[in-house]
Amino acid sequence: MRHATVEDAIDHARRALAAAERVVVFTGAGVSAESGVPTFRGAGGLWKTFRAEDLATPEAFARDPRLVWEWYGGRRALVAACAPNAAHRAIARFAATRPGVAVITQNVDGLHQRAAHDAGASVLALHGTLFGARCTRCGRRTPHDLPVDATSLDTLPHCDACGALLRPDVVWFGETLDPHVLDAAFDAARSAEVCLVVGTSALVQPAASVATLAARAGAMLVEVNAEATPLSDSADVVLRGRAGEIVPVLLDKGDPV
Ligand code: BJW
Ligand code: ZN
Repeated sequence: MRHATVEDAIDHARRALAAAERVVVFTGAGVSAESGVPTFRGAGGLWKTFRAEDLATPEAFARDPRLVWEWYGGRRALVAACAPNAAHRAIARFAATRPGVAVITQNVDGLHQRAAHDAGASVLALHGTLFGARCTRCGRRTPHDLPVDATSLDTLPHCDACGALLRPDVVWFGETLDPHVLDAAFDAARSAEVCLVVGTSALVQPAASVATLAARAGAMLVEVNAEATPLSDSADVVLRGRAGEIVPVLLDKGDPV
């Protein structure tokens, strides 16, 4: 549906979100941009400076684990110095007060979780976490937020259980997502009445299917993004702009604008 004014579009989305019992909030790197976390694609995105295939694939890690750990260690330090923004906080408040809300993120920065921790809601993280590591041999997962010393293979983090090399607990290109997390996300998408999509280019599969599955199952699609995406044409409401400004207006209680 096209709206005569931005105010009409916001009002339509606000009412739908307030009335719905089951809502999916699906986010990408754009939701954290105003916290100072770089996105992947577009101006200033990580993939403008770094080649994804050199850093975010299992082959890259097998070839040069020091380089990959160094890069993730740097991103971890950057994100640790960032804080959730108004969008993360509004999403956390919305989810904490309503049992039918699922927050599904592609982000590995933990900012939804940090906002949700205060507000008491959980988050489905499709692509893992920057603050965890996983054993390359036995698969054991462990929280890992220490600085990484990438001077040599020996100084890289190793598994407490079996001694093998640990890797960042994120999902790289060509790897499958955790089936439990993905199933939970797809289930929530299929039963959602409204799907609010915030700050994702919606290019990476299978994550982007959260939005298309929801729409196909009849959910109203609301997109908040600075730019057009492959979802924009089929969205019921498209709001162009910054997540930190638009999301609180959509989700927080108060007089309709
Ligand atoms: C704002 C804003 C503001 C900015 N306010 N908005 C061909 C070959 C090989 C593989 C494939 C292939 N074709 C398809 C595939 C599959 C592949 C894929 O989808 N590739 C496409 C890119 C083509 N997918 C996979 O490989 C997945 N696994 C899989 O499919 O397994 C089965 C399989 C196995 C083998 C072969 C094929 C299939 C796994 C994908 C894992 C993605 N991992 C990453 C890295 C995670 C770890 C890390 O962080 O390092 O996840 S890639 C990166 O992209 C990251 C993100 O979560 C993900 C999505 O990006 P996102 O969040 O959308 O960010 P951006 O930057 O793209 O967009 C930001 C948006 O915000 C923009 O729209 C801005 O406008 C907006 N914005 N500021 C509001 N203030
Ligand atoms: Zn191990």
